[in-house]
Amino acid sequence: MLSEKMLKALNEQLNRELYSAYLYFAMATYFDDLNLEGFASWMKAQAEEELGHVLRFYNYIYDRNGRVELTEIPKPPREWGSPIEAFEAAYEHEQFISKSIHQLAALAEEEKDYPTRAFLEWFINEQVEEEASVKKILDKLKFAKDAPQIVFMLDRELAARAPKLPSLLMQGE
Ligand code: OFO
Repeated sequence: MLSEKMLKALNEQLNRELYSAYLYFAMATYFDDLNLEGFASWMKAQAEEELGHVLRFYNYIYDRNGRVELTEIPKPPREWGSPIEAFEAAYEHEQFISKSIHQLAALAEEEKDYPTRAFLEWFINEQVEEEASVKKILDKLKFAKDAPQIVFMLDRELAARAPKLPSLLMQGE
């Protein structure tokens, strides 16, 4: 059984993950507005992945006999000054999420809630990857700065990462 404090913290994280999805959908619209479809596709896949994170928390809370509480999700920004700024914001957001996952893990340790601590291990590792993948793109964008041809090349490269849901729907799954 989860303590009240742990349950509240897990629900807060679930809602943060929902915001993450919302934020990446907002970034997808920003890139679609610029006709940078590869970047937009990458953002949609990222949003979809965040929904997967939401479901992990959702299922875990019910597995531990808790109750999911959905809260209001803040409206994400609509515009960024440049692709670099959008990826800077994404990188900052992932760092914030890593910090909040670490705080959750610390709380689980403090409460000797070993199942929750074990559950969070996946997220601790995932955040290392999430930060690294965003940082890699950010660094390339910074390098490209004033060279649109590199931005277009990167756009083609990022198109390789597409959301899975449409293909799943086409397969009738
Ligand atoms: Fe971006 O990893 Fe969840 O929030």
